[in-house]
Amino acid sequence: MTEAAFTPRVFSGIQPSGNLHLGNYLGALKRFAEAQNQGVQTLYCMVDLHAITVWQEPADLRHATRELAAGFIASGLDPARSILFNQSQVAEHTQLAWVFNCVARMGWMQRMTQFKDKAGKNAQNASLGLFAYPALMAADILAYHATHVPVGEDQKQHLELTRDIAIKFNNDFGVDFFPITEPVIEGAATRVMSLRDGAKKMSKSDPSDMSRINLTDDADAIAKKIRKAKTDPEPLPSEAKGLEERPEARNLVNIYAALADKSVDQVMAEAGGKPFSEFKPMLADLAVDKIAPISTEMSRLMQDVTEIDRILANGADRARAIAAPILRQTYDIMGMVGPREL
Ligand code: AQP
Repeated sequence: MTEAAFTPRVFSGIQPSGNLHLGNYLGALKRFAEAQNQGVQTLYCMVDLHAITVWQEPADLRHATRELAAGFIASGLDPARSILFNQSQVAEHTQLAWVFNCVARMGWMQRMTQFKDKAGKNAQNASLGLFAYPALMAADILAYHATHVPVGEDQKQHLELTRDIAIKFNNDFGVDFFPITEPVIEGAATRVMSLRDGAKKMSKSDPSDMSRINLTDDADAIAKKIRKAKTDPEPLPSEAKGLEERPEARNLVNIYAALADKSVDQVMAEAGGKPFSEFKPMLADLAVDKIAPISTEMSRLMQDVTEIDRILANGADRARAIAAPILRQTYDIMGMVGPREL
């Protein structure tokens, strides 16, 4: 079996750890909707089992999972066309993750920069789950034989590990069972940076709320955060090349390009040479135009959590129907005794 023998299928996930932000939208959600609209089968998961690799208050996790589901739908994901579900409802993820814990090597895991960043200086006190996170992520993807995974730049290393796990499993057992998944890291905003520091990525866990635009922010908050975004004193350069040494300016231009569905060169043709006093209001108008309706729709959807729970349960049933036979076949390849009718 070659890679081409796998039916194209898209999988990706987001952690329900609160503060869904513009980076998650441009790096992930917006592109999830684009994949859905291209007509391939798409599965999108609220990865609650990943979220608990660091402490989550139960009530907050419950709220964040539903709010994330609302964020998915408000960003254009249609539960009838994409399979939307939360990870803990599909046990095959953790079952396959155990298999991959036994395939992945300690040395591979020790190279993961996200573990080093998140565990910080206190790695001995980090959870075992945080260390094993990339094996669960590989299971999320490979439980569906997903061929393509849209993600932001920060997930590239984990996707490479997913490929390594698939290759090792296939080699160890002499099969071509798992696809070698392609990361899809595309567009002008694969790494949206903090509005307060152009060297740091925009992130849910940044203590400064001014560093990010949350998808729950209203029009006033969005405009204020852009107005106050850190910049340098120079006007925008006339060409994209001039942004290279100017991380804050480059970030705002990238955000503009991604929100407007334009290339950076097109944005420079429109806005090159303008001072920030002119460019920031242009960006604020565009961001309010694109993000405020998502925020409004999320609040509307959150008024009916029973409906959200129903959507997630239905998505989980459909996800399990794909993952269960793949897990059974995995076990069978490995020599585990069980039902053979697949
Ligand atoms: N700043 C970003 N720019 C572009 N894409 C981003 N993503 C996250 N931040 C940016 C993408 O969003 C998807 C979901 O991410 P996640 O919630 O599963 O994990 P994360 O990367 O840990 O999110 P945060 O905001 O960075 O959380 P913390 O602060 O906890 O580290 C992924 O596709 C990711 O690439």
